Amino acid sequence: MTFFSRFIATALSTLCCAHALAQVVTVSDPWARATVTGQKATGAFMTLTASHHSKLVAASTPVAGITEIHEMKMDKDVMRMAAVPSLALPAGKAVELKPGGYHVMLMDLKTPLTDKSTLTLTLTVEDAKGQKTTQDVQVPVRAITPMSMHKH
Ligand SMILES: [Cu+2]
Repeated sequence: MTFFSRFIATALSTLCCAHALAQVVTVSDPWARATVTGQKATGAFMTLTASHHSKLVAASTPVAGITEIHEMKMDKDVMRMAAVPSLALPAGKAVELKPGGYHVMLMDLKTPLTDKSTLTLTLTVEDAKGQKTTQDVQVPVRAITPMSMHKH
């Protein structure tokens, strides 16, 4: 028992100090959907893998007045989306933000998002101790229609 708890304590302290300067979350395949004229909202998608148990608590970008973390799910026969306060990022597990699931919602867009442009998204991640870290992600904008997203 004693050995075990000491082992845990050592493991925790190692974790604590080792990641001080390391990237908290690995972001892969980020992209945001291009908008058409007059469209004021769109989604950003990516895969997040946290090195330690943490959660995505906020996102922001200069191009959107409001940025929220959304979840999309079927409610009876209708796809609905709603803001969630946070998205859990279990240690080492890839969490996919994708059309039809979790996404970062960009609303009140200040400028149209054109294909092949890039936006900067700042993610705020909170670790198990409540420590918040921000991380900038360069997100390429792509014009992809919903139909072409289907995987067959
Ligand atoms: Cu949404």
